[in-house]
Amino acid sequence: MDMEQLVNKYYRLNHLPHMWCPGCGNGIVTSATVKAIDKLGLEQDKTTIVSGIGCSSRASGYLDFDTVHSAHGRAIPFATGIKLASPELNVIVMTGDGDATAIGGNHFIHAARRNINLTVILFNNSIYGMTGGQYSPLTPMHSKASTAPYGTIERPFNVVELAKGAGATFVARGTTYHAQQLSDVIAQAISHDGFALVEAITACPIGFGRQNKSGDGANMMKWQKEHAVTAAQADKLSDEEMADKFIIGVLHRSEAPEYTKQYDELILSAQKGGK
Ligand SMILES: Cc1ncc(C[n+]2csc(CCOP(=O)(O)OP(=O)(O)O)c2C)c(N)n1
Ligand code: SF4
Ligand SMILES: [Mg+2]
Repeated sequence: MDMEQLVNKYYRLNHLPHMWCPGCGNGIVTSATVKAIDKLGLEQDKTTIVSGIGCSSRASGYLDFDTVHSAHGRAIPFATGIKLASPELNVIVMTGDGDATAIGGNHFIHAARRNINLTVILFNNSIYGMTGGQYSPLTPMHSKASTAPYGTIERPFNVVELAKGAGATFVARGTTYHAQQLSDVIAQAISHDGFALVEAITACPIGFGRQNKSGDGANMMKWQKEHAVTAAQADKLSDEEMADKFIIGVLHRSEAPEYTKQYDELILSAQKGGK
């Protein structure tokens, strides 16, 4: 299917054009998600997309699935409820770095801990884009933000390590520059039976880029190209060479009981008298 056919099939044409700024990476993360869904042949009526609030969270409104545009930081609890009520659905969360790790941080770690079968696509633009460039828990040290005009002195989370430490059984990272690779890891995340995180590094040339003199969207994608390495490339680099680099690809995969399956077994066992 070419892009035009994908758009006709999976996008709500009456909601377009989108509201994202020129050079914003959100459209690339969204199309990488759609391509992954199409590649896997997921049924549109069996696929639910849940988002919180933010520029990135507007993605759910543009997509022709059952979608919920919920409250800031609450995409994961809404998705958890949907998955528990209807475990047969593919439930995909589209969320921002602020949405998932600041106001929604608690929900994020506990969904990972439970290993509930959700796919969380975290649009990491390193900033609160929608509200005017405040720093988030994923903003790199010393970056400028409207709430840190002299540069933030807070150490960011490494969200991949955070998810792993909290119990996520699938963790991957991609960038909008490596759009095909991003779509591939999203497809693997959706196929995974457990909590799956994909950190999608995406450019916000307005909320982040202007304050940090990062240039336009194309320049910010060039930065992604120059700083992303595969695990195989990372193995050949010294710690010093790796200092300003990050690894893309599938970074962690493990096995653990999935929450909704355990929940259903518990209900059956309770109905039989709790044995
Ligand atoms: C309870 C609540 N608090 C604050 C806000 C304001 N608000 C809306 S979006 C947002 C941050 C969005 O940042 P992020 O999740 O990174 O998404 P982005 O816009 O960068 O894609 C905030 C603070 C809100 N809508 N609701
Ligand atoms: S403010 Fe940033 S994240 Fe929001 S639409 Fe504009 S470029 Fe994209
Ligand atoms: Mg953001």
